[in-house]
Amino acid sequence: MMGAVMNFINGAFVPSQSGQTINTVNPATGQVITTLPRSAASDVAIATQAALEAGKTWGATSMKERIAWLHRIADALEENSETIAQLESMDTGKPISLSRRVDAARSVANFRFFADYASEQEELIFSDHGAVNIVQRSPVGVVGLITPWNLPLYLLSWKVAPALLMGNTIVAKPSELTPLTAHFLAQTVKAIGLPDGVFNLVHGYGPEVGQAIVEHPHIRGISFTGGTATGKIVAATAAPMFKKLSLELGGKNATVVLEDAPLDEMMDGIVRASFTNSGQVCLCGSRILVHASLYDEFTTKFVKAVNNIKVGDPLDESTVMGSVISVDHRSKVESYIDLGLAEGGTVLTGGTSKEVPVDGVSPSGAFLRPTVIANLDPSSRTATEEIFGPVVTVHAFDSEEDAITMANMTEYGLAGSVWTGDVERGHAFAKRMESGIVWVNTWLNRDLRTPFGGVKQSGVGREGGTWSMSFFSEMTNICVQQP
Ligand code: TXE
Repeated sequence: MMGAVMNFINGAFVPSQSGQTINTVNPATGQVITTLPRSAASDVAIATQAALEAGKTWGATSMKERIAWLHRIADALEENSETIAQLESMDTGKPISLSRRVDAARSVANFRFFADYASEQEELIFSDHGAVNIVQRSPVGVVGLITPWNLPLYLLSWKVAPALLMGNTIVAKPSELTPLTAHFLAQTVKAIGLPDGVFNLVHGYGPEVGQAIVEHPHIRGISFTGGTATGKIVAATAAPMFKKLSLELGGKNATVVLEDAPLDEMMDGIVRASFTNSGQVCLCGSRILVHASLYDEFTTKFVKAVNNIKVGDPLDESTVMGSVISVDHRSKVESYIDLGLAEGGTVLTGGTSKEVPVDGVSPSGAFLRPTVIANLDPSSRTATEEIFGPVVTVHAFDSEEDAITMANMTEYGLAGSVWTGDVERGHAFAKRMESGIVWVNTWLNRDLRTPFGGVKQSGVGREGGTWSMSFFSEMTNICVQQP
């Protein structure tokens, strides 16, 4: 068993105050990997005190110094990107090829991007009527970063990089299901000598540790990514404390295939949008809306492509889809396959792990074949509730008006994609989607300067580029009347 994951507080690796631990399991094998601390509010209080102390110095460093630190972290992570990929696959069950290409690479890119982006930013100055307005950006102070299990280091680093850049100190809590790469990040910043207390990591359950972070009076900003239900709890706790709050929550995203879409050219992109990371990406397209004239051709070609997806051992280079995050989560996903049938759907391919077992993998692994369900009413529960697994529903539409109505009919609004032979038409359609992000003829094409976040039940606020810099700072406008 690998060495125990520890809390990282004030530059030291320590157990929880209670000494209690939680097991973390490799979902592809069912084996216990190691333990992590089961922390509580007392551990959060100690970490927050350390962050407050460290903030006195860190908050006074120059942007130039902090940019240099981000590059040092990026360099160290880059040197160890294979280790990060291996840890991520072990923790999440995702294929090693995906961990390398997405999780490890993007974790490095997050630090590199914010370092480079900040060095290009001009000071915000507005002059008029003989007065000069200088917008001063100060650190928020101690910020709380709470992250989920689907893209562990990718999403943690997405928050840590701008938080450090803007002079804040951090109390972070990764998902209790995926602590390994957060622990690796702590080991990395320790090894390169980031001042003690600047980055603190407290592991444990959400209601015990996450809640304590959101409640702590000296933690002045919360950046949360996770489920909508949890987001509601976080918001209810933070709102009366007037904390800065960024919520990136669930999604039930539409993939819209217009009748002029060149299917053969676009099929790979549509399959990737549906099943990357076993559909456990908040940006995945889980409802495919296809013009009626293309529906039969589309479903035939889509099912053929889905049947070619190799589901297997995450450490096998040829695996395209590994396990889902846990057997519990697999049961939740399978309950939606059953619901889909109960709501009148037809399974075109896939099914529960009992009906369609995945061969060549551990029987204790949380494996599930990609599943496509047709003939459901677009307003059915299966077609409107977030499943967050390898299950998509397919629906035909007659007109673009129908497609827009269907695309916008869920309570979510995070992302979507439109596939068409005419990009102007795709852009016009995208403008009418109630969504934070819409891709036209592509998917997960990410420019980190752009705003990222959702509307409706998909969250509040935006992160990315200048939006992250603004979220992780407090602005003072200083207006100087010239003599
Ligand atoms: O999220 P949770 P999970 C969705 C998806 C998934 C569901 C649950 O539907 O099935 O969310 O996934 C911490 N106060 N997404 O379990 O439970 C928790 O410990 C403060 C979409 O990952 O919201 C973890 O660190 N924190 C999402 C983090 O919140 C609390 C990606 C997220 O946990 C808490 C992942 C509390 N009361 C899941 N309770 C996306 N948008 O990318 C839990 N936590």
